[in-house]
Amino acid sequence: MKAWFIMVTTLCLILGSYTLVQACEHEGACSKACSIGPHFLSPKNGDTVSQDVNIKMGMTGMKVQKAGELVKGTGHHHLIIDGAYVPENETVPKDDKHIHFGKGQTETTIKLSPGKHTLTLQFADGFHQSYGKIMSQTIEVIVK
Ligand SMILES: [Cu+2]
Repeated sequence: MKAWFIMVTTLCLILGSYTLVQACEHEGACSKACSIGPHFLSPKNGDTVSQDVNIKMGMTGMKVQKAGELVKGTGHHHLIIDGAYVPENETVPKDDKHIHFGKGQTETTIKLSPGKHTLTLQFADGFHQSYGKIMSQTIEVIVK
């Protein structure tokens, strides 16, 4: 009877710690992958880069699609150079500081002057209407 009790207790402990490890691992993966929104795959925040900056854009939680049609849960990337995110439902301007990737592109190369710059990724719907701050990410880069 005592042996049985020890065995069950041991089994519980093993199972318990295994579940805990699993949960932690999942949480670790989640804090990276489950943060909804667009994100810079490169460069990373604080990176020092050359004047020709190759930008790779990632997206979690929505599908990247070309512009022109309003489809729920989809949109395209916008890159804002030295500017802020665009408030929700406002149309993303189209100028040399607001670049649209209406073909569904996820990579580009831009030219920046030496110094500190901010880069903002803004996700917006098929009509270029912003999904707001929650669907944006801003990083800072130093151009040498
Ligand atoms: Cu657009």
